[in-house]
Amino acid sequence: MGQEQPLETAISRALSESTPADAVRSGFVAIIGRPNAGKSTLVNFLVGEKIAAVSDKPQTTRTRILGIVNRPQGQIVLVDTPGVHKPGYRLNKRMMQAVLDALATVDLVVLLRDASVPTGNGDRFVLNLVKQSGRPALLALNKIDRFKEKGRLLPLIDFYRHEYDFVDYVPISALTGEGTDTLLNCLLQHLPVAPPPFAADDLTDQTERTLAAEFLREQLLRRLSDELPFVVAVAVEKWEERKDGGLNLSCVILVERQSQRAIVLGRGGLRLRDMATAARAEIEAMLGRNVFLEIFVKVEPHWRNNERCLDELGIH
Ligand SMILES: Nc1nc2c(ncn2[C@@H]2O[C@H](COP(=O)(O)OP(=O)(O)OP(=O)(O)O)[C@@H](O)[C@H]2O)c(=O)[nH]1
Ligand SMILES: [Mg+2]
Repeated sequence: MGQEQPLETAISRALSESTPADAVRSGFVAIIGRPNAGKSTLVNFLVGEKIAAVSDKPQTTRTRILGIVNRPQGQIVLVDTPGVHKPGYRLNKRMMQAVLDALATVDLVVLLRDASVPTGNGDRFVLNLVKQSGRPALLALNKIDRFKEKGRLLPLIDFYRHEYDFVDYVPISALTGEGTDTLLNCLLQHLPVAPPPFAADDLTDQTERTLAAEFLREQLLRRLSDELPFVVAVAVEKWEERKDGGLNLSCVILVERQSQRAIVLGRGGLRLRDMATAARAEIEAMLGRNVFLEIFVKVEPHWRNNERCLDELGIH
């Protein structure tokens, strides 16, 4: 229960906290968390367009992705990051570097925690990274649509409250959008008064080429199980305008072994055809024109440890 305060105090506090009507708040907000916490789902929801691949496989996101959210009160530049994990290959080292770079450069951090799973070592590791960054951070407890009893959030909040001085605790569902308005308002409150860094109609820093490759990779992840999602990568080889206004698009799917190539293709090439159809529909919807998509599956042994390959794939 809030304490009564004298009217003059309340008025002067309100005045000192308020900003001029034309003063907008803007800044960069990193979304940090374990793989599968729902970071990319949240960024897509808040941006209102799909700009990041989402799947139930860990390590879906491999690079830093900016998602821009405009509100009358200001602009929030969300920085989607790869899920925090122990890096094995050079690919994974680059992914973790993207997390560290984001933590070192943003105005505010959202530690996104899947509230539907028990606390594990991975959570402690993420928390330590946030602590080490020393940045103002907000704890967002995600996937609350998965359980009715909201009381189970309290022990979780209590755990985190004793670990770091979070600026706020917000339960959300990135899937349904529940709680995300509250989250946005909290973020805006904690950003500096500053002009928006991006134009009002910018949504992301991702190029259409990158998005096309990512839409195809997402279809792959949906249809592959076990270790395969970790060993596939997609690159655009050809992006060529057609006289009829359509686009000729060639993509190459990289795998590390011949046996993996066979799995991606599926019996009689059916799996690949199925993926191509789904990806093409999404790419056409994004571009608003016909796309003629061809896909090659190439065996590139050890691409995950190959610096040149990683550079070419845009995983910097
Ligand atoms: N029920 C439920 N599922 C969610 C929610 N948010 C995300 N998911 C699901 O969780 C899975 C992982 O979502 P992503 O957005 O790819 O997770 P991420 O944190 O970006 O994962 P990485 O990129 O691998 O680090 C997907 O199957 C999502 O549909 C949520 O609020 N509720
Ligand atoms: Mg992601």
